[in-house]
Amino acid sequence: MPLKEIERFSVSYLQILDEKGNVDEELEPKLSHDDLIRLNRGMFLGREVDQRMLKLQRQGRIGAFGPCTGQEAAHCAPAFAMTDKDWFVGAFREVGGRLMRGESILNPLLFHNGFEEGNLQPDRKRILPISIIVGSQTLHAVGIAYAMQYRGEKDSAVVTFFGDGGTSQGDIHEAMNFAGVWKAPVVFICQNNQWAISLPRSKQTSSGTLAQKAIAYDMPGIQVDGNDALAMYKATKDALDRAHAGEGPTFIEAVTYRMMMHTTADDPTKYRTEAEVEEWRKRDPLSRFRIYLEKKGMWDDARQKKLEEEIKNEIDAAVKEFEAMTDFKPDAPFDFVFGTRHDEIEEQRQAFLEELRKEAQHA
Ligand SMILES: Cc1ncc(C[n+]2csc(CCOP(=O)(O)OP(=O)(O)O)c2C)c(N)n1
Ligand SMILES: [Mg+2]
Repeated sequence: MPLKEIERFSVSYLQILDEKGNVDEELEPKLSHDDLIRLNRGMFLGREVDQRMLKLQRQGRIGAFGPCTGQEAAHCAPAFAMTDKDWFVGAFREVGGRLMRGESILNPLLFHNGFEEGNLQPDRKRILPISIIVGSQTLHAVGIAYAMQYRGEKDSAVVTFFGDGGTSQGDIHEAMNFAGVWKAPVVFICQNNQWAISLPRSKQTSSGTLAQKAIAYDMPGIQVDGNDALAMYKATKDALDRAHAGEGPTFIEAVTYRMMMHTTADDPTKYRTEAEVEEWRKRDPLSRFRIYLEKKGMWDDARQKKLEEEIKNEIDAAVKEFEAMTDFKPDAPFDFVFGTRHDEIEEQRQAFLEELRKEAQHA
């Protein structure tokens, strides 16, 4: 018997706004003036909060964190495409997207100083806390989506984020497998920032694209210029429309770059060249979006200056509020392990508080 071809696949690449700010008018999403300004503001706020946090960390005023600079389009544009009924289930490198969804600037400041209070989310905003355990959040995302399906909740989906490194983690494959089987309303967004700490994308997997990981789970997979906010918006909006219509999950590979260190405890000069970083600097998501707005007559130096001042004041106020806070609950993490009280957790809480008391006595 001759071999018969029974499957064939292809992966598409989407770019709408190129590095120089040229736009493909046929693919350009129809966003209003206010929408475009809001998206620009969201990305700029993410960048500025990131840069301020770096300074605060270097001054010893907050703990370690993973900077998002360079990846703003990959997570802010999806956050912007979501509705209030969708869930944002992130990893640890989406500060701009979280702020766009309504988190306060206090959240990252508190979280990265070790306070559980930084995980508390505004009412009904449908955001899950930061997840440091690589890939684990995707299981929660599919669980939420499955629960929504089970309850017959309409027009809601879950958008979950993870990195290129995450695609080697079993959790993500288990999550995608069940999302495919259940046709769960999930949008998987892989921020392929080329590095998993010091491990380059080339050593992560021999797959030609990360988007093709979707094929095995029977969901569409698309590779997108992750530094192009318009393409990220369109890809996410299309995926959300599918999910809302009951057509199941989608996988988006956002090709982007981590412009700074993995976390503030890392030194990337040990494993990558400045020339590589320089190449990606030319593809900065913020500068190309600014050119796009300028060409439309929506942006200029005066508006930029005004935005910079506004955001500086906003961040200053948050830092001031954060640094004036003293009333923290050290055992707060124990409150959230289960939805209800649990004897074993209470025992652990008492042991932890006892240790703190002992430490305080010896101090
Ligand atoms: C299960 C697990 N293994 C290892 C780690 C340590 N770790 C933290 S981030 C990271 C690399 C993640 O790379 P990637 O998924 O590409 O995300 P990025 O940091 O580039 O955003 C590793 C190995 C972890 N947090 N969780
Ligand atoms: Mg990575």
